[in-house]
Parts: sequence; C-alpha cells; structure tokens
Amino acid sequence: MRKDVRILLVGEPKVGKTSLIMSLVSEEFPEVVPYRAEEITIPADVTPERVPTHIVDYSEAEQTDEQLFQEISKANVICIVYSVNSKKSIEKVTSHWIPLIIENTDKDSRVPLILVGNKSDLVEHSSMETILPIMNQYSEIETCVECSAKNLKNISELFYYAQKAVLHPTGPLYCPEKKNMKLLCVKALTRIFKISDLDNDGILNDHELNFFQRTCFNTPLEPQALEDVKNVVRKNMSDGVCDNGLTLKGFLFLHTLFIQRGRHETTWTVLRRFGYDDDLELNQDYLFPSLKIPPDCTTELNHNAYLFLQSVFDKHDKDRDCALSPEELRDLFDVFPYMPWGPDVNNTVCTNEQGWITYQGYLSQWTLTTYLDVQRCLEYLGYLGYSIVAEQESQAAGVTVTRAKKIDLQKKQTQRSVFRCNVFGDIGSGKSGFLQAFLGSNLMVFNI
Ligand SMILES: Nc1nc2c(ncn2[C@@H]2O[C@H](COP(=O)(O)OP(=O)(O)OP(=O)(O)O)[C@@H](O)[C@H]2O)c(=O)[nH]1
Ligand SMILES: [Mg+2]
Repeated sequence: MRKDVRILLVGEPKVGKTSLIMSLVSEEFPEVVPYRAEEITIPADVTPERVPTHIVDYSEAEQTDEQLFQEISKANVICIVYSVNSKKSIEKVTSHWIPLIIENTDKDSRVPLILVGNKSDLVEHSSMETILPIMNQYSEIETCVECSAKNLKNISELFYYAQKAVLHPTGPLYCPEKKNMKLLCVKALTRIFKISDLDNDGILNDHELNFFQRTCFNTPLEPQALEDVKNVVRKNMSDGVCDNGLTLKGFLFLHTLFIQRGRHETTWTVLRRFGYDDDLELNQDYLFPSLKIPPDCTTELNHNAYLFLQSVFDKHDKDRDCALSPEELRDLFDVFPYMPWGPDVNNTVCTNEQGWITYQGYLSQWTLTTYLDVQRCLEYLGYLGYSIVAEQESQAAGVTVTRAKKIDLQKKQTQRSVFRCNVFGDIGSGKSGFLQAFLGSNLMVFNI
C-alpha cells in the first residue's frame, strides 16, 4: 500500500477549490480566500486511512500551464471540481479537464479521478443526472460527490474518497465496462481460497471461514453474520453455497459484490494479507523475508515448518496412498505461479512403484531445497501461505540457521540434522547407482 497520498484539485476558476481546502482545514467557511492555498500535509494520525496526505490547490490566475502539467503528473488522485450552479463548469469537465489529464498522465498508470460538485447549498436539485453519463463514459472516474464548502457538507467525505481511491484502487480489481473482476484479481483470490480451504474439499466450511476472517480482519464472524453472508450468496446463485459452505464461485461472487458496492477496501485487505501488492503481484517482502545466514552456517526446516508441510501433503493426498500422483502434485502446486518441481525430482527422492513422490520423498526434497537454496525455500513456503496458515510472522520463522561449523568442530558436537556428503569416484565406478540405491530405486541410471 502507498505510504502517502497526493490529492490535486483542478477545475474552472471560482468553482470553490480553494474554499474547499480551507473549509476542510479550519472547519469553517472562509469568506475571503487567496487564489491558491499553500500545499498542506495532513498527518497520518488524523486521516481516516492513517496515511499522510498532501492536498494541492491549482489556480489559473497564479500558475502556468507547465506548472499545472507537472502537478497533474505528480498527483495520485485528481479531484475535478465544478460548481453545481454553473453549466459551463460542468461542460468543461469533459471538454477540457478529463482530456487534459489523460494527455498528461502515464497511459499505464491511469490516475483515478473524482468529480466534485461544489456549492450544493445554492441549488435545490442535484447535478447527478448530468454527471452519471460522464461517469459511465470514463472508467478513470472513481466516484462523484456533491458538497458545499459553505455549509461544510460532505467535505471530509470528499477527501476520504480521494484517499480511498489511491489506497484501495478499483483499477487492478475490476473492469467497470464489463462489470466483472479482472483476471489477475480472480487468480489471486483463487489462490487465497485454495490456501484457506484447509481440507481441500473445494468448500470453505464454517471453521475455515472463521479462520479466514480472523486472519484477514482479526475478528471471527458472529454465527448470524456467517449465515447472512451465505444467504446473500444463495439468493444470487445456485452453486455458490454447497454443504453449508462457500464454494470458490460463491467466494468470488462475494468479492465482486464488495467491489460493486464500493467496499474495495475489504477485498484489498484480503489480498494484502496474502502478500499481494497494488499490481496484484506477490510482494518481494512477503516472498523473501530477511533471514541472516552467517558464513559457515547452514539452513534447515524446523519442526513447525515440517508439520505445516505435512498438512499440505495430507490435504493433497486425496487417495491416502502416501504418495502424490502427478495430478495431486499439480493440485498441490496450483498456488504457485509456475511448477517448481520438474521430472528430475522424481529421480532424486523416494518414489513408489508408479514413480510417484512418496511422503518421505516429498519431505526430502524440501529438506534439500532448504539446505541448498534457502531463498527458494522461503519463496515456495510463501506461495503455500505458510505464515498465514501456521500463524507465523513470516516464512523465516520456519527455518533454523545452524551455528557455524567451526564451533561444531571445536566443541566436537553438532545440533545439525542435515549433512552434506560428496561422493567422489572414477568415471563409471557406479556413483549414481550407489546413490540411487539409497532410494531403493532400481530405475535405469543415466550418467550425468
Ligand atoms: N455559496 C457558496 N459559495 C462558495 C462555495 N465555495 C466557494 N464559494 C465562493 O465561490 C467563490 C470562489 O471560491 P474560490 O475558493 O476562490 O474558488 P477557486 O475555485 O479557488 O477559484 P480560483 O482560485 O480562481 O480558480 C468565492 O466567493 C467563495 O466564497 C460554496 O460551497 N457555496
Ligand atoms: Mg483558488
């Protein structure tokens, strides 16, 4: 999530931009205002989303076009202010301001816009009839609000919406034209569903839903609230609730509903809790928590991490044969962006008669990865949602860093449980066969 928010107000002269800013700051309507208010910074602790917020005024009388373009490119959200009693100021929203902003912002990172109808104290009727078609025409427009700097109506709301548009943007989540969630968002939520479906039966039961709720929002759902949620889904689709639990379809439907009702922050809270950044990629900080490994030390998984990996194995070994069929293995790695284990893994760890990785083989491969490439191990545990399911600070909590080998040698004892043995021998002396024998494998051995 962004660390600060920069809000720019633009619009025709005299629509009340400066008055809006001054009203927010002093909580009263200033009769006399300068053309342009000084840039103000609201400290994090007094803003609704607890992020420092800069508010920037614009005045044609005091600024050049060049200065305006610069401010547009620096802004995180732009409020286009019009006056509800001035048709001209409304017309200029589409004929001048929106095209100007689009021209001066990066095509790839479209800045969210908020339409602000000021001076609502002067008219009886609302300007919404004129504004709604504009909103439908431009997906950049996050929301619209009518307010009055004079009687302080909707002023704090306006700045709250602006903050929200930056911190919980619609863009990555939802396509307003198609009225559905974007593919990356569906993918991320599907991974979240799979991790939260602790028994892997394709349904979030009450226990799993409560765990999910506690993980994301720090409070369990009241039994009645749980029923209400399921009822909303039941009313809207036939296969959203099954065996009294939420299916993936129902889960995705709920999030679409949150977004459509302007409660993006709910979906964003869930996504961020599971490691996603604003582009819906998994955060580097999430995947690679810092872990210091001094020279001469090695890395091993601790008991807690093995327990977690065991539960992951169990939930995917559907036929309970203590081995993962190719299909079960694919299902296990479905929460990864790529398949991490290639066919070579089947030759390096224990497999059953069918050549499928056994429970022992599976754990050995994890042990090996942790020893040889701990960063990769942290990344993999991150995809599996270790920190969330095992309720740990990060994946680093699952790794033990052993003490330096030098100390072990001095003390003539070790706490390590993983050792590295190198096998040397002439070409063709049977090194690979020797190693394969440890796996009890009689597979054809190729010299490598
Ligand atoms: N009735 C009413 N008048 C307002 C309101 N907001 C601003 N005004 C008046 O509108 C006039 C213009 O307000 P400004 O705040 O200077 O407008 P501006 O958009 O900053 O104008 P420029 O700096 O010239 O671009 C002033 O006389 C304000 O008192 C409002 O909500 N209601
Ligand atoms: Mg002004």
